[in-house]
Amino acid sequence: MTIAFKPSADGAADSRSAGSVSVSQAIYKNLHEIEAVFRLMDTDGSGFLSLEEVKRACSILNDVVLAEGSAEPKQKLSDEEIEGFVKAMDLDGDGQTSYNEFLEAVRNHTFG
Ligand SMILES: [Ca+2]
Repeated sequence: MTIAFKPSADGAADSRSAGSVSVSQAIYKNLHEIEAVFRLMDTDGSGFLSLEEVKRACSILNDVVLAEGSAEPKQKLSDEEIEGFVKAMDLDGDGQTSYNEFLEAVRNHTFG
């Protein structure tokens, strides 16, 4: 699936759809944050997330969550869970997660 963002010429589309934010609008609003997260995770700057990069990011997230004491230890992701997560994101099966695949995973996770 491809998502096309059409800039509205006069902002009329925004007021028409007030109260019912579409998925693409919600993603567009958060696109900078999503892209920032992807870049943070892509530590070698290759433009793709390797399994190791996702593991490292999850490990940092685990440490932060556990340090805040807001999570049970059982919520810590295992390597197997992370590998399953990466495989689920890897839509074209090349073993890495592209930004588009990451965006799609965020879309599916956030909006069901
Ligand atoms: Ca990378």
